[in-house]
Amino acid sequence: KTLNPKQVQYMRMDLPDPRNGEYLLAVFHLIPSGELNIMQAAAEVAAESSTGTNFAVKTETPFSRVMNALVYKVDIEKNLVWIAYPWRLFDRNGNVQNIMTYIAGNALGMKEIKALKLLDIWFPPSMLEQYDGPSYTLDDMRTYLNVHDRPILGTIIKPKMGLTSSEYAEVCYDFWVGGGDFVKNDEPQADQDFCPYDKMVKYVKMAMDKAVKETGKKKVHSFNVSSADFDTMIERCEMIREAGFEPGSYAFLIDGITAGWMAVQTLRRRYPDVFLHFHRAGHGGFTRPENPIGFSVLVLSKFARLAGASGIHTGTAGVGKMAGSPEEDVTAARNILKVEGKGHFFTQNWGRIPPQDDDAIKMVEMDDAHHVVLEDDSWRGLKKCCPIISGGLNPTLLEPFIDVMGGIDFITTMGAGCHAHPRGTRAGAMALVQACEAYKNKIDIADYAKDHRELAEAIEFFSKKKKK
Ligand code: RUB
Ligand code: MG
Repeated sequence: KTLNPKQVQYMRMDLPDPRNGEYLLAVFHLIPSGELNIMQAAAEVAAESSTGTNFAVKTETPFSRVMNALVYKVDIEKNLVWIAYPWRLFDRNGNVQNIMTYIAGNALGMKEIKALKLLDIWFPPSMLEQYDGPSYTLDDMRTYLNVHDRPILGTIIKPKMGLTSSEYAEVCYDFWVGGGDFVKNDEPQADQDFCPYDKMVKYVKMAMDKAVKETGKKKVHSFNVSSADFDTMIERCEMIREAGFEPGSYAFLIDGITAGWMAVQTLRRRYPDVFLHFHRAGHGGFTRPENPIGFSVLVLSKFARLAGASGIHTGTAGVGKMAGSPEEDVTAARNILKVEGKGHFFTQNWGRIPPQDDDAIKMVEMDDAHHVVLEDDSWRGLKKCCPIISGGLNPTLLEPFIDVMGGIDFITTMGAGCHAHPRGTRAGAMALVQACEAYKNKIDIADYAKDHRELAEAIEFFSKKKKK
């Protein structure tokens, strides 16, 4: 079957140089439904996700055709389709929402497809010029906390909801005095009648002050500012800023999928001095491998870096309770951390200016502390976005995760992993710190637990649960 004249307009198998800087590139897994073959379905996807619709329209102009997305490669055996999107299509204001509306928009609902999953994307350097990228990074948080040689150790307060403001703050305090660095609101935390937002903020401040005084260490709290509307979100941010927290000691959490990209980018632009924590509730609806329609964790994570999140959840690579694989989660985590990341199909360099020659942008893999470092200050690009690792982890799983990840540049937040400890949150935090010390000293946790009671209890408790 041949392509119809409209479909031909969205197909350029001889596109000479898709990486010439004019195009955003995308790879989809595509299975057509009904009558169409993969070439025809690919052209329909390119049309619907750029300038077109189901019929060629009489209102097209020569220039509008220049803006057509172009299918430039197809792997029929693997059902893979490469599409080049002229990036002049996109809002000039560095707008991630606008890109998603095109390339992961209407096309996902088309009748012509049985499967359509956006697996990887590539942004040309010229396009990166228009996007903010992260401002306050993990490195800034490390400087604030004075923690350089291990992951940032965090928790999510549990129960997820139902504690009063003061009960909530007490659990924060217990975690911090147990030795933890970072506490995050669980993502549904808002202004519930039994836990009013203003009181929660006020009591967290008191708890943090007390813990900092007693431990002599800095602490961080990530507040969920996701809200019904813009004004309420900003009110919450301002309330936190006015509560007397030291800069660096608070982060803003936004549930980026339910609240939307506009909320993420608003926070990035209004508060470049604050760690912006992207939680991704609902992502499974798009990202799970068994779901044929949507986009990958890698794509979501790359967009989060583009939008300027300081950190995004990237999954536990199968080590924790959520579905995920090393291939997907670790690829995503490395892509958002590094100056240059190898994706499933594309190698993304996050520099904003195209290299003049291969040596123009020097990439340094990782230094001894596993930080990504830039050899040359003149490098201009999107800063690193930090993987946040959460979901069913506990102290016994810290080292296995570091091994899978191949580095320590991440924040981990363990909910049940701390609060389910047989002697409560403080002991749970101590067990987490001890597990981390064992890792740093290259001692097996079972050995280290011989003279570290909290870790011994955690091992006993969590391994029993695992056997069940
Ligand atoms: C984890 C938790 C997180 C999700 C996020 O609690 O509350 O919101 O697990 O998952 P716990 P992801 O540590 O008790 O499981 O990071 O995969 O998006
Ligand atoms: Mg949660």
